Amino acid sequence: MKIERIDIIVTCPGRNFVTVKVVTSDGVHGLGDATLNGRELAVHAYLQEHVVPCLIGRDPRNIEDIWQYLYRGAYWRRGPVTMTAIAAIDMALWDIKGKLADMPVYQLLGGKSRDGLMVYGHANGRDHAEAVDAVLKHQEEGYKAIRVQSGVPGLEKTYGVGKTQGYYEPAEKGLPPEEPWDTALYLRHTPELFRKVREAVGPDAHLLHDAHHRLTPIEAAQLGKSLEPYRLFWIEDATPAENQESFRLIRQHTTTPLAVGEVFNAIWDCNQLIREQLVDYIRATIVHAGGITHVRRIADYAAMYQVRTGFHGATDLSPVCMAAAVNFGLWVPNFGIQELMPHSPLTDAVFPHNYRFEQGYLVMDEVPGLGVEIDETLAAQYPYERAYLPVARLRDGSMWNW
Ligand code: EZ4
Ligand code: CO
Repeated sequence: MKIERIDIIVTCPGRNFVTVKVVTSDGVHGLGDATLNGRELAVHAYLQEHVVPCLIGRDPRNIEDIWQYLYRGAYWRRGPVTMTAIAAIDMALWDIKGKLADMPVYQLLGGKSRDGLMVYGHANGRDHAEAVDAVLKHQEEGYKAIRVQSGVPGLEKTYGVGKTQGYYEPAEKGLPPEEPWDTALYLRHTPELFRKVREAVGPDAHLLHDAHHRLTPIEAAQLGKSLEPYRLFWIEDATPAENQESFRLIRQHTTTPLAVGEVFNAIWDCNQLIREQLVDYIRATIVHAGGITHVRRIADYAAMYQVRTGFHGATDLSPVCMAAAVNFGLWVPNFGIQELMPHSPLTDAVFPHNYRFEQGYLVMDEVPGLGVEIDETLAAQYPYERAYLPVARLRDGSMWNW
């Protein structure tokens, strides 16, 4: 059996997605997500020019060898563009293997460890009252775990707060929008937000919050400490993690659990964080961290230190990645939680999929492969449109982490 053709499909049903379709000489095909928000065409070019020509004619069943060939064989290792391209091919090959075996990918990984993946939804509001309402609405919809983000008085825009309720899409058409940031205001208002939310939802709901890389380590420590009375499930991306050691300082000061890694692309990005037990949940996800083959290594390594998974699942991770995440999460023994930002109905129509939300969990049936397809005719009606994530500046104009 040979890889006969690899198509790279770019579509924008409201937001951009890049999808790889690997077609074999047996007529079986597999899909992989290759979407890197705001840098989509870099991955497209990497695949088109540097990956696809090397794979034609290879045996698609040799997933591990192809992974090593693309990783070691590039000489230039790691990086988000490379690892997203590798991830897309890897996902497609697992999809093919599942279809060949007539089994879901979770069966190939070792079978089900659970019935469904507990997910957390996104409740947000322009102010605390709106955020509390959104949390209660999520509870009614069956969510057991809810991320809460709110506008900060005095800031025109805040990360995590969308234009419309129920759907948050940070990327905007055109060039990167600029948003102001003020750490002092944020640190002052956030404990108050969670006091109100915890009071409204009662003791059972799991509450999460994303600091989105805005804080220094000591500021993150202050936030963690101030939120302890409200018993958060986690604080996400408390501080940037290029310097993995910086999490030690946060850890020394707070028992609020920590999650990090949505921008990681290799096991090396989390090596010290896991080994020194500086975080509780690792968010490195299938599309941006080398596919199922590599994320499985991260999860196994994390399991040795009682670190659990908490994969990124924002709207820029396509239903193809979500299908892979559901398969992975059904198997992985040290599963923690899965992020879920539902896609728009149009995106769901472009990518028909088997997984679904049921009473706070993501579940899927015993279908072959990843359980996701692409409607190429519909996809073709929505060509790529340039879009970027925003950038952040402090009040004095200095660039900050968005
Ligand atoms: O900003 O996916 O936890 N979710 C997030 C997302 C990210 C986007 C970036 O592409 O932090 O909202
Ligand atoms: Co995040």
